[in-house]
Amino acid sequence: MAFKERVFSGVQPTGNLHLGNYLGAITKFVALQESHECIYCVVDMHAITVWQDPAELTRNTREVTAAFLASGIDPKKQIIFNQSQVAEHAELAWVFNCVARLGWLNRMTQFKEKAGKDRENASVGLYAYPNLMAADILVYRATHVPVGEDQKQHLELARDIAQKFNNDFSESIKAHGFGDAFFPQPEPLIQGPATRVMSLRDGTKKMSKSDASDNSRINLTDDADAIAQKIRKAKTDPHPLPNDVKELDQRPEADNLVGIYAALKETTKAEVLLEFGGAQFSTFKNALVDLAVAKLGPIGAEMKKLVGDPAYIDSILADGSVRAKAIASETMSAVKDIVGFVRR
Ligand code: AQP
Repeated sequence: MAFKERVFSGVQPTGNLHLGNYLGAITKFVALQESHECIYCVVDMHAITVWQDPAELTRNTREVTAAFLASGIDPKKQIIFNQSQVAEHAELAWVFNCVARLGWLNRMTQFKEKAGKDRENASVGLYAYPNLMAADILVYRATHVPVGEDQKQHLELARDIAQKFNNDFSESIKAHGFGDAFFPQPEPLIQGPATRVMSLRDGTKKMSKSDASDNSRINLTDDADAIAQKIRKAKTDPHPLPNDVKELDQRPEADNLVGIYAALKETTKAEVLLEFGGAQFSTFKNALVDLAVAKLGPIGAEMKKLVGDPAYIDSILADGSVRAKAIASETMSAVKDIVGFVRR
């Protein structure tokens, strides 16, 4: 069955929104709105899988919304909302808890990394997180999901859940007039030169909100001085930049900075090396500072302005939630019929 193309993705309001979130996800969100119907969600229910200070959670939810708006997502054409305002996410996640298998979740590397050695003490929510993520996507029967490389495994799980639901309930799906499959197989969109932006302090570690070192990441709210200082301090190796992209494979820090430059300039790593191959890092870093400040400066400034008007942000989220709920409740009614729940 052909499904209507629809894009869904989410960002957690857990603070320190960074260049990795921007290049891996938010720039893709902006580009896709030209060609697709898009739903972008601030996933506050995912955030609480690890304890969040309530006031901070509220502040961070507004900050992620501000980042969406400041980056150029149009809240009139597309839907921007926060997850907890559409209860159908949690409702479908429960059904998916009963579809997904323990063995599938046991393989999730993000849970292993985040729970660490103290696994017994991790929340049940952190473990079941990928089922909620599958529900986020599938409650809109979304077909395309722009994400960073780190979310690939969760997307595969969402596809497995969609398929198992379609198989487990195939007779009922047909009987209710939905043809051979109720849920689409959502496609991950993981493209471009910065699908996995690495820490500025260690080219083998992902740039992350929770890294203790603020110098490891460029925050979207960093001012020009902070951006410049962090790039100048970024770890490098002692050699000049190579001429051939293949040589970046053995040089994680160089690869990362070239990838960041390419993504900000909307070009390829090969093009960047045509310009900077043979150059010293000091020269390249100066060019990267100029580019990063030119691209991120206006976004950070606009974010600061927007978070100063929480009533406006909240009105965007309220409006988006009503529109999201209209789609999600239709899916949920169908799911209830398919599963056999009696409803009004
Ligand atoms: N380093 C990254 N490079 C490229 N894309 C990234 N994303 C995250 N980090 C990078 C993408 O950003 C989107 C939103 O991520 P999220 O907020 O849902 O959570 P996350 O992936 O857990 O982000 P962090 O920064 O890594 O948080 P912590 O420190 O809590 O683990 C997603 O599409 C993600 O792929």
